[in-house]
Amino acid sequence: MRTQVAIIGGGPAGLMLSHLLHLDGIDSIVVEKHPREHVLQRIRAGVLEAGSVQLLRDVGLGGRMDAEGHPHDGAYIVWKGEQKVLIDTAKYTGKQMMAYGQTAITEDLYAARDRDGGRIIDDAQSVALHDLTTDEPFVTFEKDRSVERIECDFVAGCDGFHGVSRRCIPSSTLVNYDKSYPFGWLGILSETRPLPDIVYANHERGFALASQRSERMSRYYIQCPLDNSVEEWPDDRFWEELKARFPADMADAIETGPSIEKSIAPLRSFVSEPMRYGRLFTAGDAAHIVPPTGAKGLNLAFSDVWYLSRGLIRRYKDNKDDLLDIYSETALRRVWGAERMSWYLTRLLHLFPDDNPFDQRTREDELDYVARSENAMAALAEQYVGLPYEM
Ligand code: RFL
Ligand code: PHB
Repeated sequence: MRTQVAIIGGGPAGLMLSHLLHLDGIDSIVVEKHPREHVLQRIRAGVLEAGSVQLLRDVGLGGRMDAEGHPHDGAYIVWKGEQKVLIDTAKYTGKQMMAYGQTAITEDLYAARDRDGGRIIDDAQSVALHDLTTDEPFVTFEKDRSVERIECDFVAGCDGFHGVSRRCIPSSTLVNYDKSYPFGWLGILSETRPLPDIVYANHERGFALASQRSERMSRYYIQCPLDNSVEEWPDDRFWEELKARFPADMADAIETGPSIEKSIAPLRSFVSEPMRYGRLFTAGDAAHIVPPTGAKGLNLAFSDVWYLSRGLIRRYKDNKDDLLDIYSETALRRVWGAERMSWYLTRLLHLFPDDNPFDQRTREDELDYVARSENAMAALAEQYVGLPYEM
């Protein structure tokens, strides 16, 4: 097989890149390790920054999001079991956020690629990248017990944190920044009416989050020890612990019911620099991970591939490499902004195992300050809604 850009990974980054390139007449093939049904049933992100909402609209993928998604003026933070403040993105930035699930976005992207005749190879095993520092890189993989080969001009590594692409960059070239957190998020999906708003809760029992997927689908998370398993958290125990971490009026408003998905995700901050090696460009979770507290991961995947698509389009249309040459540094500026913000919010809202009462008291003071200070809130709102793309 031959294509212009071989894209490793059929998650949001890979599919969006394939769609963006197609809109400018550039051919790509997406190589995905898992069957499509597996990719489509993963429950992940739920909150889109204003920039991601605009990008989806600009590329003709805003229809279902605008019909089914839930626009928000921002998200609430609650603490001390009673205090409450809105991170008012509408007031401070003039922009809204959107609650619209990654599962639905992935469905929309697959539908668009199928409609436009995009080539997506799923269930591809033993994916390997070759000759990345030459002008003739290629990708191999196994499918239905035969070995296939894709020749290409460029390779986009969009294969997530556990993918192969980043590992093809020699360790002498890479600098990795890594920080793990001593807790995870236990998340459930349930067919119940969600709270009207997205609410982050700091509580002396630990962090909790109320989110949503649709009018009849709620998504909730609680901070839990890393060594917990989902079997230790039957639904009744989950609901009881969740309610204990919210102020009484919100706890009373939480509708409970059977969970239809339950999982524990570890929290991690990770950046791998640079995001380029020869003809390989990494994007999304393949290059960096944020803890979900800032709701930034999917949004970064979109900004990365938007920058990368500009570089590739420039190369094919104008025969110039200038935008490709600055891809890594440009994408990383936005990545580090989101890394810092997600780390800050994680520290501010979670209980750490080695905390003493002083730590929690200063955390509560910081929340009081953010709620009182227009300047502090303006800075938080600007980052939560997402920094603008550099044009
Ligand atoms: P993905 O989604 O991991 O997709 C990578 C794809 O590559 C495939 N793959 C391979 N393919 C070929 N060969 C290989 N060797 C391969 N290895 C892997 C995988 O099967 C997969 O299909 O990465 P991508 O596209 O960069 O997208 C990133 C986002 O998925 C991620 O950042 C977000 O889900 C993070 N995230 C959130 N982001 C937000 O912006 N807002 C949120 O509200 C939000 N909430 C969350 C989150 C992530 C969470 N978890 C479970 C980690 C909430 C949670 C709980
Ligand atoms: C979600 O709805 O899954 C969600 C919302 C906000 C976050 C993270 C996840 O910060």
